[in-house]
Amino acid sequence: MRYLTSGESHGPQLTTIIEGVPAGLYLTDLDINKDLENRQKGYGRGRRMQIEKDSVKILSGVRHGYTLGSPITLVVENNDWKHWTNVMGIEPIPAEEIKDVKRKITRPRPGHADLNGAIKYGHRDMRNVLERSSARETTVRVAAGSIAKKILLELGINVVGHVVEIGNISTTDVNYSNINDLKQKADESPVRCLDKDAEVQMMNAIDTAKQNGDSIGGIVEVIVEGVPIGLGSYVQYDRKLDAKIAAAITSINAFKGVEFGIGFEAARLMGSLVHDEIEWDVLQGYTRKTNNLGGFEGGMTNGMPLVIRGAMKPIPTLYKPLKSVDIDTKEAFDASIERSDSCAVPAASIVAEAVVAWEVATAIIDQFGVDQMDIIKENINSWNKYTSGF
Ligand code: EPS
Repeated sequence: MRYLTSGESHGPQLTTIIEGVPAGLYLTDLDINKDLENRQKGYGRGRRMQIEKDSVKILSGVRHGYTLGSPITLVVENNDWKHWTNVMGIEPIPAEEIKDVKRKITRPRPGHADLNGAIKYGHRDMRNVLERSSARETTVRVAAGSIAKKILLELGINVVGHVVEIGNISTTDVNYSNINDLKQKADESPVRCLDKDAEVQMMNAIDTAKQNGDSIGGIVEVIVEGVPIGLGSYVQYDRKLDAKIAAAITSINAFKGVEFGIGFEAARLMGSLVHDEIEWDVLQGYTRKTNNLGGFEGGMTNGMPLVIRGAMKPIPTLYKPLKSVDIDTKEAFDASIERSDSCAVPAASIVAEAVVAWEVATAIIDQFGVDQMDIIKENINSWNKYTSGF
């Protein structure tokens, strides 16, 4: 499976065309809209999220509720577009009017794509960079991820993203009985955090950041349960599934790090304390006593839940501006202030969930792949019987 996205943050719409989704998957806009709604929520979001009410239009590839195997086109319209038709208009304008286009940006924000993107593409108005590098693009990545999650759910595989840290505040008490409970509790929390004490402190930290005109980052965790053994491969570097997931996580706007299981902590411990001992029983087949490696050994899944963490830096658009240089005058200035979110970590946990689901679903279709959901289901069932009796 593959997909591309297109669309500017304040343009008419965001679009994705998804290729390779098997035929026979039940799919409606309701499945996708729930995820879009969750991505818009989260304590710390700015005014833009009050303007948008993201909902998807499915424009191809689905007939009478079932996927056809043909490319699926998804569109999410930007409500804000109506305020930006002059600034972001698609039609040509006379050269002498270009200098009068409003909201031109010549002062790059430190930490954003503005300056590098402007140099790379030769844009004197950095709005041309900002519009596409904006995290608004994650809307349709979440939509594509919803389809991946639908495929996985049909195969008994669940994916959930939640927040484990905002600023310096970490969760200490993450209680849940099963993955559905985890999902429900994350959905109910304004910061998608399962620790109620930490939740309050995180919201306070977001308030403080906002009052100071600042922004705040955090760490999200994605858990995937029900994964068959042997997705990905050790035989070639570009077939390692953990590597693909690491790339997917760091492709999310503002993400700077990724860990599997105990992650960087493994570098500080002796091998005997890190590696997960192997067990077998007739009901479950092969399992591990612990899951320090987060479900991956040798670039392949080992049947344990996947545990993936991603670190998001604070959003670089600040009301409290940092020093920068105007690219027209070369004078030092305070970087331009754009409307922004003070914290988008809860929303980013939904994006992380989506991109991980995409990689896992793609690996499944690569391995068990045919073009029909029913046959994929049969293939996985017989694979799971084979692996547990091996
Ligand atoms: C973003 C800036 C803000 C965010 C936006 C990402 O938008 P605006 O410039 O319109 O105020 O709200 O996020 C979204 C629109 C979204 O859907 O997540 C940025 O600069 O990246």
